[in-house]
Amino acid sequence: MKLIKHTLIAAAIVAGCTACSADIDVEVGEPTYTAQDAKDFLAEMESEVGKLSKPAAHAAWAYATHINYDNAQVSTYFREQISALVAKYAVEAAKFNDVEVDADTRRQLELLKTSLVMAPPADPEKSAKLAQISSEMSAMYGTGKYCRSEDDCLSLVEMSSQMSTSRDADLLLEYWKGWREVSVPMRGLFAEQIGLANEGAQELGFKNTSELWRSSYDMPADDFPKELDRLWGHVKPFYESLQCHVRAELSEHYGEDIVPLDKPIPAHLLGNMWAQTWGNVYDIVKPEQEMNVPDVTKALVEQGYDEIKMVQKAEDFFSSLGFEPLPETFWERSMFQKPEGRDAQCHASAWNLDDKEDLRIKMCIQITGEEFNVVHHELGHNYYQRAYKDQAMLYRGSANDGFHEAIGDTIALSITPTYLQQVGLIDEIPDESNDIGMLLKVALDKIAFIPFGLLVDQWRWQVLEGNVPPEKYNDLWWELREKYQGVMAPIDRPADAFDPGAKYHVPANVPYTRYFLAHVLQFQFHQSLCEIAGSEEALHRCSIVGSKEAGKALNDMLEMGKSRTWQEALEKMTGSPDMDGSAIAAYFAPLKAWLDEQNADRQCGW
Ligand code: X8Z
Ligand code: ZN
Repeated sequence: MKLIKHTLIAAAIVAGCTACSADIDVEVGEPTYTAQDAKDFLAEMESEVGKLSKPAAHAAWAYATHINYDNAQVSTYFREQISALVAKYAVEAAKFNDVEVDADTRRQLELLKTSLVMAPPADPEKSAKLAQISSEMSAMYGTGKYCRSEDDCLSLVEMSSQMSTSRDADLLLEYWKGWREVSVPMRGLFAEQIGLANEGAQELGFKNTSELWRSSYDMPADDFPKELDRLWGHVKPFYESLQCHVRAELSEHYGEDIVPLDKPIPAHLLGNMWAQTWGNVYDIVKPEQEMNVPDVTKALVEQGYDEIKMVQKAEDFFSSLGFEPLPETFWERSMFQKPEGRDAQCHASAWNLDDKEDLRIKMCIQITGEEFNVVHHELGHNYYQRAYKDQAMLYRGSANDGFHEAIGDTIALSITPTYLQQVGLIDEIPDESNDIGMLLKVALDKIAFIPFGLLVDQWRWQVLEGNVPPEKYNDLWWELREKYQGVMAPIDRPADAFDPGAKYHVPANVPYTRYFLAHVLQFQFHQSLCEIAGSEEALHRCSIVGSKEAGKALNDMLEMGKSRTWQEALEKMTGSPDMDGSAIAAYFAPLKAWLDEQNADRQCGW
């Protein structure tokens, strides 16, 4: 840092002289900075934040796997400390705004500014409050239960499990409604949190937290929603055909009084607590013609799979691509099952606690095909984390957050009949005459999810902008659910309801657009990796298992972390810097034609 001399032009008004001036050199205390200062600043930040990140990670792990008062205190303490420290550096980074630095330093300085999800204000009281609200809401979700009577309480895992197979509309409605009682007390906290986080965002130079969130995509924040609209436009016609078919079949099953043909689908009937994936109602909406679609749940149960064996099989898949096995500590320290006798956050997640080798997953694994996919999803996070571990701290992340969510899902797209036969989960590979059934099953999970993946943050961005009063939060939520998904609340919602809070990522403050992006990206990744693996099968029958070439291409992208723009990372693997829906169209082409036939005499839309 140097002090520079400012040459001031001082006009001396001297009697008889109206236009004379004098140059005076003054030392003003305004520092300027050099490119080296910026590098030193980043190095200091990395070292100081690095000292806190390990204990903070262990405290967060302890709390997530054992929700109690003491773990809440410790994890909240570290959460606050580390957020405040990062925010301090992020605010300070602005001093290099006009300094000429190399592209790498500039990228890190910019990434630092967007690295916090909820930015704490500099005021220590407010910062502490923000951290406290966040851990309180997480605990409400993680310990939430619906009690049918005083001694008959059900957890989310238990209700979700029953909702995946039950066809009893009354029971489904009871659980749907019951789980949403958990989020009622979150609304005030959520509103308070927005005020605090927006103060923090403004101190960082953003208009609000919405703008902060939208600034992480290597493009101007206001262009990002347009990019999402463009992508949604690629998928929307296909989604609308799927919605139309599913509504018609559900109406046939439950009756028109429960599922009217001119309205959105009631949200409790789709086999999932949030109506975000619909694969569990396959048996209601499947083609009339008998189709052999592998029942992975049945196969896992029949073959005596337990949680560990499911994870080992997923690890084997990554090993077949050339990835190193998971470390011994992964098996010792992960949480694979809901612990007995204590509350834990069952929502699946993947961790790297030391940014080196301490990889873990935290899940309450159910023995189902659906959860087998989630296990692959989580390991995708772990292999990504390990691949970028040697990058600078600010580059230890995925190209954009959608990439992180897409990797394990991409691998799970390779769980085809051929693969299932290879690992002994099925005996015979169904021939092509069964493809519509298989494609429909996949579409019910993947295509049905896409508008849900989009709308959660359409809601949150508006709310984070601070212009929606808390009493309107829920109405806006259902407006968007109807608009994008064609799904509606099955009953009138009470005035104090806060239904978005019944979805993990809202109380946990996890941005959700990442899953929308991931559902587009995973098909692009799958298509490219299949090509690299030299597959000659149709996309939906291609499995990249065993392809070291595909594994290398994937790893080359993972290792980059966040060091380059996502456009560069995407181009490296797929040859194109653009996200688009063409791979989805190619994957599902035969199903789209079939759906259009089914819908020929139906009145679609809502
Ligand atoms: O939250 C998850 C993962 C952990 S990152 C299990 N997912 C979203 C959800 O459950 O809502 C995966 C797909 C969407
Ligand atoms: Zn994930």
